[in-house]
Amino acid sequence: MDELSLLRLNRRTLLKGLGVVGLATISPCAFSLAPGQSTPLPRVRLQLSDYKTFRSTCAMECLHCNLTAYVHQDKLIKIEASKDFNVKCCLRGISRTKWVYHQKRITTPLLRVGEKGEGKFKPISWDEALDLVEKNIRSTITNHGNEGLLISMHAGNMDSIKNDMGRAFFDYLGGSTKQAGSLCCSAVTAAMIPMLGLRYADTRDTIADSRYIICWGNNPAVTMHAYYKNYIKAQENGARIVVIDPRFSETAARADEWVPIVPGTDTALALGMMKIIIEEQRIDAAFLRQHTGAVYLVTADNQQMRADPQDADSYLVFDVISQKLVRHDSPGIEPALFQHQLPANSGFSTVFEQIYQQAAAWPVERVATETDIPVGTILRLARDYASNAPAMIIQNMSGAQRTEFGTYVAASQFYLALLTGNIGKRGAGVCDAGGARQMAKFSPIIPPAPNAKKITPIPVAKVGDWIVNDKPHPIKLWWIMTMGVMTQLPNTNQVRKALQKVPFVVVADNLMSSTALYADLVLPVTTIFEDVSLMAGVRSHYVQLMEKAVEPPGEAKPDYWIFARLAERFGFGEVFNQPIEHYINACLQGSGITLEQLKKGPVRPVEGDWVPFKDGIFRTSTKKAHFFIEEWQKQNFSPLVTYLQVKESIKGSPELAQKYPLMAVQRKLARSVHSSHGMNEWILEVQRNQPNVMIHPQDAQQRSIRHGDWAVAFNDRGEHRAIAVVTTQIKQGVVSLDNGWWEQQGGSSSHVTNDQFEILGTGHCCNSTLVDVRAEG
Ligand SMILES: Nc1nc2c(c(=O)[nH]1)N[C@H]1C(S)=C(S)[C@@H](COP(=O)(O)OP(=O)(O)OC[C@H]3O[C@@H](n4cnc5c(=O)[nH]c(N)nc54)[C@H](O)[C@@H]3O)O[C@H]1N2
Ligand SMILES: Nc1nc2c(c(=O)[nH]1)N[C@H]1C(S)=C(S)[C@@H](COP(=O)(O)OP(=O)(O)OC[C@H]3O[C@@H](n4cnc5c(=O)[nH]c(N)nc54)[C@H](O)[C@@H]3O)O[C@H]1N2
Ligand code: SF4
Ligand SMILES: [Mo]
Repeated sequence: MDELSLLRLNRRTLLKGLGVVGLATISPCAFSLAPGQSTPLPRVRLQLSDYKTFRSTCAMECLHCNLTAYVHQDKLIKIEASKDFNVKCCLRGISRTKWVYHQKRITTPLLRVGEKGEGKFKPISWDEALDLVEKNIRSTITNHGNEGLLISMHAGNMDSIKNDMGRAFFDYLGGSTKQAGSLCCSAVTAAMIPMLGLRYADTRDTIADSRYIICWGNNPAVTMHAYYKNYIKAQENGARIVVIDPRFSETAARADEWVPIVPGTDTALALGMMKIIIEEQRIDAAFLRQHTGAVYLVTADNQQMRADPQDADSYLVFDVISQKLVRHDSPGIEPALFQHQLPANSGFSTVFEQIYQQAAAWPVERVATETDIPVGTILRLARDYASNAPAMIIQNMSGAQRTEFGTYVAASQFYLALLTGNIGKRGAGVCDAGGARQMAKFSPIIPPAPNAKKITPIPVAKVGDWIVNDKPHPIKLWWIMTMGVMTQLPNTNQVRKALQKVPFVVVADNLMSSTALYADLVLPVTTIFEDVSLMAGVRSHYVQLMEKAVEPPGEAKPDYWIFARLAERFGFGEVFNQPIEHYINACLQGSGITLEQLKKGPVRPVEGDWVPFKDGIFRTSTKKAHFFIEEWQKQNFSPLVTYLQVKESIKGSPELAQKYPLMAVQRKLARSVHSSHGMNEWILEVQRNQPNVMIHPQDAQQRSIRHGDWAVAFNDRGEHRAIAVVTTQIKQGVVSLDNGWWEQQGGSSSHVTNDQFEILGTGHCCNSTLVDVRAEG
C-alpha cells in the first residue's frame, strides 16, 4: 500500500528530531506539524532553560522505560531517556514524538459510513458517540443479556489505570464476556503460580554475576534491549551465553553458542538434561530437601499424601532418621529424596522419583532425534548448566512458551533451576521480565462491582473463531482497547469475519490502526504525555508517575475519561469520575509508596539488587517450590512436567504436514513493539519497512524462491506476504515470520498463525504453526 511512501521522509528528519546537534541548539522547525497546526514555527535557537520537562513511561508491553519530554510553547519538541533512570530507552521510545504528532492520529469520534475495513468514517461529537454507545449497551443487555457484551483489552498500554477501569466498568454494568488468558505469557503464569506462588521473578539485576546463561527461546538483544548491557557485562566477567532457538537470532549473534532446535520440542530437551543431571549426581539434594516439594510422597495411584486431608499444606514426607511418615515442616527431620531411602514395598514414592521417571524416558539419543540437537551438545548443555553455578535461564515471556504445551516448557526451565539449586541466588534463577509488582503490594483502583454476573469467557486465541460461531454465546457489542486484534490475534481472516459480524464494534485507539479500520465507532484516545496516569507495572522495577506534557490533539481523551462519562449515564458515575489522583492513590495503597514521592521521580519499592526467592523462600503457602501440580492433574494432564508432541507440527500432524511442511515461528522486531510503532515515520526511515520471511537455502531452492523475492507463506487459515531472506540462519524445515505488520502495510503474519489455545494456561500457540511458502511469481 502507499501508506508507506506517504510516511517515508528523508533520514535527516530523524537525526534532527533526535537532536544529534544537542538539545540547546535544536530548532523546532525540524519537526513536522501537529495536527491542525498550519504554519511552521520560526527558526530560533533555544536554551535548555526554555523548555519545560515532564516524565512519563513508554507504556506498551516492553520494558516501561522512563522518558523525559521537552516542551516548548506547549509543543513536545523532543523525548529523551530520563537521565537518572536505570535503563536507557531505545529509538522507539525517543520516536514517540512522532506518535504524539502522527498524521494518522484520530482527533474526533468517528462513525463508520462505508463497509467495515474500508476506512470510511464521518466525524461525530462526543455527545453523539456516547449516546450511541449507551443505546447499544442498553439494547444488547435487554435483548441478549450481559453475555452479548465483549471487552477486549491487551498490552497496548499497560499503565495501572486504563485497562483496569475498562474491566471494572463492564463489571458495574452487570458483567460481560471477557477474554481468558493472554496472547503473551499465560503459559508462564500457569507454570509459575502453582510452582512458586507468584508470577514475575525477574533476575535482570544480577545477570552480570552469572557464569552460564541460557537464552531459551528468547532474544533479549532485541526484546529486552534496554538492559542487554547486563548480558554484555556478564560476558566481560567470563560468562558463557548459549541461545536455544530455531533461528540464529540477534542474541545468538552475540552469544558463545547457538543451539538450533525443532520448534515445540524444548521440553524434551529439558527432560533429557534432567536425566543427565540426575544420573550424574549433579543435583543439589540439600536444596531440594529443604526448599522444595521434591520430597513430598506420592501414592501408587498418583496422589500426593497429606497428614490431614482438610489441610492442603500438610504434605507427608518420609523421615530417614525416625523412619516415619511426618509432615514436611516437622522440625529436625531429614526427608527422603530417593526411592532407596524409602521402606521397600512401601507403595509410595517421592515427587523427585516421579520427576526422574519422566526424565528417564528421555535418553540423550531420543532427545537428539526429537529436537535435532546433536548428542554431544545436549550432554554439554546439561553438564555446563549444572556445574557452572550460578547459572541462569532467560525465559522472559519467551517465544518457546507460545507453543501448544508452553506451560510445560516454562515449568521445565524452573525444574532445571530447582534441581540444581540455581535459584534464589545472585546470578541464578529463571528470568521472567517482571517488574515492581513482584516487590510490593498494590491495590485495586475500583472496589469490586456489587453484582457482576459470572459469564463464560472466550480463550483469547479463540476470539475470532468463537465470535464467528456464536460460541459460547452471540456477541453483539465488542469494545476493543489497547489491543490490535487485526494484527495480534491469531487467524486474522477469522478475526476479520468476527469484526464484520458483530453489529456494534467500538475501537478506542489513538491511531487509525488496522483494527480501527473495522470499527463501527472509533473513539480517539490520548497517548502518553497527553494524560496523567500511573505505571505500577509488571515490566519495570520502578513505580512511575506518568505526567501530562501537552494537550491531546482535537477531541482525544484518556480511556478513563470515556468510562467516567459512560458511568454517569448508567448511574454509577461517582465510582468512575473521581480525579485521576484518587485512582493513583488507590493503586498505591499497601505499597508504601506515595504520589508525593512519585512526583519527584520513579520509585523502586525495594533497595538493592532484586534476587527473587532469595535464600530459597518461595511464595507458595508452604514457602517451598512445588513440582507436582494438582491444578494440571485436575485438567487431566500430568501433574509433573512431561513432553507432549505439539499437534500442529511435522510429527504431530503428518497429513497436514504433507500439505504444509514448514514450521513457522514468529519473531519480534527492533522496529516495533507488536503493532505499536509500526507506522512511526522515524522508525520507517531507519528500520526496514517491509516484512521478511527467513527460509533455509534448501527449502528455498525446492520452491524456486530467491533471496530478495516476494514470497507468500500460506496455510488453510490464510496468507502472509513477505520478502524472502534465504539464509542458513534459520533451521531447515523452519521459517521465521515477522510480528506486527499492519493491514495497511500488507498484513500481519497472524493470517497464518495457529488459533488453537495453549491448554494449561489458555495461552497463544502462534509458534506451533505449519505453513508452506511459495514465490510470489
Ligand atoms: N503473529 C504474532 N502475533 C502475536 C505475537 C507474535 O509474536 N506474532 N506476539 C503476541 C504477544 S507476546 C503480545 S504481548 C501481543 C501484543 O499485542 P497487543 O496487546 O495488541 O499490542 P500492540 O499491538 O502493541 O497494541 C495494540 C494497540 O493499543 C493501542 N494503544 C496504545 N495506547 C493506548 C491507550 O492508552 N488506549 C487505548 N485504547 N489503546 C492504546 C495501540 O495504538 C495499538 O493499536 O501480540 C501477540 N500476538
Ligand atoms: N523490540 C521489541 N521488543 C519486545 C517486543 C516487541 O514486539 N518488540 N515485545 C515484548 C513482548 S510483549 C514480549 S512477550 C517479549 C518476547 O520476547 P522474546 O521471547 O525474546 O520474543 P520472540 O521474538 O517472540 O521470540 C524469541 C525467539 O523464540 C524463538 N522461538 C519460537 N518458537 C520457539 C520454540 O518452540 N523453541 C525455541 N527454543 N525457540 C522458539 C523465535 O525464533 C525467536 O527468535 O518481548 C518484549 N519486547
Ligand atoms: S520500546 Fe521498550 S525498550 Fe524502547 S523505550 Fe519503550 S519500553 Fe524502552
Ligand atoms: Mo508479549
